[in-house]
Amino acid sequence: MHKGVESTIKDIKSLKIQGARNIAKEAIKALILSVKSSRARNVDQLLSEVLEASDGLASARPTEPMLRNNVHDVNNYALTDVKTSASTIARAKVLVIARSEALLRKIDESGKTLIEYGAKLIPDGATVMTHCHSSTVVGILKRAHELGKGINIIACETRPRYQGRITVKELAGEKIPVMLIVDSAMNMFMKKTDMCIVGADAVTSRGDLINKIGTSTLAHVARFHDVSFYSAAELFKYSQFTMFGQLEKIEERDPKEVLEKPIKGVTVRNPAFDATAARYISGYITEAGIIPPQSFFALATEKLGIKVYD
Ligand code: RUB
Repeated sequence: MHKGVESTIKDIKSLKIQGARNIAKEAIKALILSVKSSRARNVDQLLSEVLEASDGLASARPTEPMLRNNVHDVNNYALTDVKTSASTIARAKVLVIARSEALLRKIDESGKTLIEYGAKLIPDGATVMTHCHSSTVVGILKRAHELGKGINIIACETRPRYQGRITVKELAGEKIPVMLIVDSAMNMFMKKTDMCIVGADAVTSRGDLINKIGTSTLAHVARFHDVSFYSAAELFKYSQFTMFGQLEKIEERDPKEVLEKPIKGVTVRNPAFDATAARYISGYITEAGIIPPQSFFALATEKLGIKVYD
């Protein structure tokens, strides 16, 4: 496998690259580089390299449909359109690279639109609670601040990998008032919160949200206090498996992230994500607007070009 692809896979697995959007974008960039520097001698060889790279990248983290949807798009395009229309290796490279770059542009454009909708949604002077590190949520909060909304942020630290620290650093860097709390303080501080906004790793066919472990706890606590709970989720995050009755797999990470030195007789579980039922979600902030969880399926299948039936 191409060295750059191998190292991107490694960085995704180790969380050096984290967050669904960053993972998807870095994977596409790795694909582009691998095609650019490929020494394949014919079109078939190039396409089998693309297949190998996209399969490796797509499975770097199991709970990442945005990653899967994008690299599979490139791969499907390569194995259909490119295979039938490109007679030279140079032409095949141009086509695969163009498709990949178009996806990167789409991701950026839909991210920008989503951020505008999300920023508008936040009331003036609101205190917003968030969890983990979502580049999309940080984008929304920065934009709301830019619009002069006078927001305050409460961020949960997000054990065991403390992605909340990345969130607070980025927000403090923009001079946005932000407070870091331990995850178990979320109930206590919900009393001072006006709305919650979290990111999304996957959204299922019935509109349930899969995001960083602790997200469902946050949603339940928000419901208890009557605080609205939104997820910023591009339609690319739709999990196609769930349409056919398959569950989105929840990644289980190394127990050492929780307990460095094992204690005899103690089992450690370390799921990276959990599922929040659609009924706890006030709405999804998407590039198509703020939508109820029940509409995610229809819009996502349309955007991804999935034919629900013939
Ligand atoms: C990150 C996480 C984020 C989503 C969305 O988990 O749960 O909320 O990935 O991020 P991890 P984004 O740190 O394990 O990758 O909005 O940037 O796509």
